[in-house]
Order: sequence, then C-alpha cells, then structure tokens
Amino acid sequence: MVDEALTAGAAARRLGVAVTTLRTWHQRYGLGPSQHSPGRHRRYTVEDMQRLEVMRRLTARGMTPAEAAGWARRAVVPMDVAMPSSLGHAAPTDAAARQRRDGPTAAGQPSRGRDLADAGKLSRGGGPTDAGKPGRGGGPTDAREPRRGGGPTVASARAGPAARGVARAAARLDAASVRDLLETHVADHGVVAAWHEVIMPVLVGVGERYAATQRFIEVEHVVSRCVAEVLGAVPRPSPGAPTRILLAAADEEQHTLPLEALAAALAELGVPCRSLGARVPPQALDDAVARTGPTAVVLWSQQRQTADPGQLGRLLDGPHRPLLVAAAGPGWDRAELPDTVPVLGSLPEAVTAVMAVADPARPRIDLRWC
Ligand code: B12
Repeated sequence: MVDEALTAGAAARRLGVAVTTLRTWHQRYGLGPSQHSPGRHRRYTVEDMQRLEVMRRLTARGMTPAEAAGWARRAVVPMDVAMPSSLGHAAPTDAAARQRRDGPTAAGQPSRGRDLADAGKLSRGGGPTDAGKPGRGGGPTDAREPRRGGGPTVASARAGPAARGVARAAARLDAASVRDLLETHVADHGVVAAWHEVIMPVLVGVGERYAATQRFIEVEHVVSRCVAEVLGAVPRPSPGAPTRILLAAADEEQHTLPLEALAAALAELGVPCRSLGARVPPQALDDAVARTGPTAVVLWSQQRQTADPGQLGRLLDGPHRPLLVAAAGPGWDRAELPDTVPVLGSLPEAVTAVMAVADPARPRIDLRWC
C-alpha cells in the first residue's frame, strides 16, 4: 500500500483531472489523501483513488459534485465515517451482531481495519488464523500467495482484507463462512460498499482464475449463490408501494448478480423494484412492461453475445415506453445503442439514474452523458 500511494500530481494525472480540482474535492468534500508519513506530504492510497475515480466518473456524467462525493464516500467506506442510517439496515443480521460481540471488529471499528488474521477468525469453518499459516479447512491463507492445500486463490489483486477473507472461504467451498462475511459487510457498510469492496473483487478474481485455468467453476457457483442469498436477504420495502422499476437480464444472459445488487441497494433506499432475473426473452420483457407499466427498465448484458440492441429498441417503440430504458453491463456497445438509451457504468450510477426516475423530487442527472 505504501508503495502504491500517490502524490497529488500523480493522482491527478492518473485520474485525468487538474491538481486544483483534486484540492477542491479535498477541501469541499473531504475526498483527500489519507496516508501520512512524517516529513512527507500526504499521499493518495488505493482506497483514496477508488473514491476519486467514482467522483470523477459521476461528475463527468453530470452529477453535482456534492452528490457525487456522497456516492464516492459510500462506495469505499473510510474507517472513521459511519454509513448514513438511510443506507444501513435498521436491524443488524445475526452475523453482524455476532461479529460485534465476539470479533475484533467491535462496534465502531469497521471491518476495513481488519488484517488477514482477523478476517480468518470470522470464518466459522476453521479458517486461517494467521496470514502466513495454512488454514485448517485446506484453503489458501492469502489469496495472493501460492497455497499448500487443494483450493484455488481467487481474490483479485485489488482485494482488501474482507474480500480476501471471503475468497479464502470460497476456495474452501465454505458457503456458511462466505455468507457470514458477506452478511456482516452488508449490514455494517451497506450494499454499495459491500459490492465494491468485497463482492466485486471476489467475482473479478474468480473470473480471472476461470479465464486462466478453465477451472474452479465450483467456487464460482458457491460465491454466486452466497452473493445472491445475501443480497436477496436485504429487507425489501413493505408491499403496497407502487413498483415502478423493472430489472432484467437480456435474452440468454445468465449473469444477474449486478442486478441483484441494484435491487438490494434500491431496497436500502426504500425503493421497490421488480426483478425478472436471468435470460428474459424479448417478448417476455415486452409483456412484463405492458402488464406492469414501469417508469424505468434496466437490461443487463454481461457478454457481447447476449447484447441485442433490438431488445431495448422494442421497448422504446412499444406502446408502454418507460421514461428510462437503460442498458447495463459490459456486453453492450454504446455505439450500437439508440442515443436515448444510457449505458449505466456502475452500481452507484445505476442507483442514481433509477432513483431520478422513481423519485423525481431528487436532482436529475443528464443521462445522455452516461
Ligand atoms: C458469477 C459468474 C457467472 C455465474 C453467474 C451467476 C449469476 N447469477 O449471475 C455463472 C456460473 C452462471 C456464469 C456463467 C457463465 N459465465 Co460467467 N462469470 C461470472 C463472474 C465470476 C462474475 C459475473 C459478475 O457478476 N460480474 C459483475 C462485475 C463483478 O464485473 P463486471 O461486469 O466486469 O463489472 C464492470 C461493469 O459491469 C461495472 N459494474 C460492476 N457492477 C455493476 C453493477 C451495476 C448495477 C452496473 C450498472 C454496473 C456495474 O463495473 C465494472 C467495471 O466496468 C464473471 C467474472 C467477471 N469479471 O465479471 C464471469 C464471466 C462474466 N463469465 C464468463 C463466461 C464465459 C461464462 C459462461 C459462458 C461460462 C460457460 N462456459 O458456460 C457462462 C455464461 C452463460 C450465459 N449464457 O450467460 C466470462 C465472460 C467472458 C466474456 N467477456 O464474454 C467471465 C468474464 C469469466 C472469464 N473471465 O472468462 N458466470
């Protein structure tokens, strides 16, 4: 981390913004460098840079700096800032309560500060107790190091301690611990932070391992199932409120987890949505739109093969055209989409875009720039 920390000039170059902009973001919105070594200027850590990257992307898409800074802070939660109560859960899960009671992450001490050993202690399944020693469960001790047992190393290079803990548990196929760790992070930090800090790095790591080896699909399935369960368990708004948001994966598209994260993040904000899940054929989507009259439809495509602009075009041309028809996921090619269809590039961006339609009292973003 120390070596990766950047000076203001280097951080500005990497982000493609002026140093004065960085200063403004620091002074007005508290998005400054957090690493301090005696006798040196403060430096931007990897986490500082992740926050600033969210800030840069959202402001570039027309969001006000104040609102973008709010998302940037939530996307990567700092040690000393609690999540706003509107984004946390009123009732902590059992896992969260247990962790606060027993673990090194007592109330007020967020999981970001945990080291590898601490992350291991949270596992129920006899996980590693020291970063340098093999775990009892046979999983790798540090997802970045070669392991001695039988499981893969599945955390991406960007993974922090919490993500590495999840990756270790996943490598042992220890679903109970994966769920436990994820539940705790979601309960303590909210869905957006959990997605960016823990879930995404683990998924990316799993994908990298699969791409390199064509193996470990069993790990991918354990992780996917646990992520879906934990996101699905985030309390939904009470029934009765009109549901104006429709989420679906494109025809033949099996990847749905980002949409599940979006549904959970919206639920935290009190916004109900309807999820059609994986592999939704065009006719089924048309019918769902006709029957439910959503104001916003988000269609996810993870792969080029499933991204058919025609599936979105039908909604725009149909008799029940929603206010917002958005494409989401790396499968889409912006150049092939109608101008009126924004491509949502991140979870915070998707939440904000959908909220702008679901709750018109909130400030609008100029979606043409997304
Ligand atoms: C979990 C997973 C699965 C699970 C999905 C379970 C589920 N319910 O979703 C299962 C096991 C079903 C699966 C199946 C397959 N998978 Co798969 N899978 C993954 C994995 C590990 C995570 C997917 C995911 O959720 N990604 C979401 C985030 C973590 O990644 P991302 O999309 O790149 O994130 C970017 C943006 O989308 C954005 N973003 C992130 N989060 C959010 C949230 C919102 C709301 C928005 C708007 C944006 C956004 O930010 C990121 C940076 O730009 C990926 C690896 C990966 N890196 O994604 C492979 C991956 C997507 N799968 C892959 C493949 C090949 C397959 C299969 C074809 C395998 C097979 N041979 O059967 C099948 C697909 C079948 C089909 N027809 O769809 C490849 C795709 C290659 C390609 N480019 O086309 C990947 C990349 C793995 C790899 N490296 O090879 N998979």
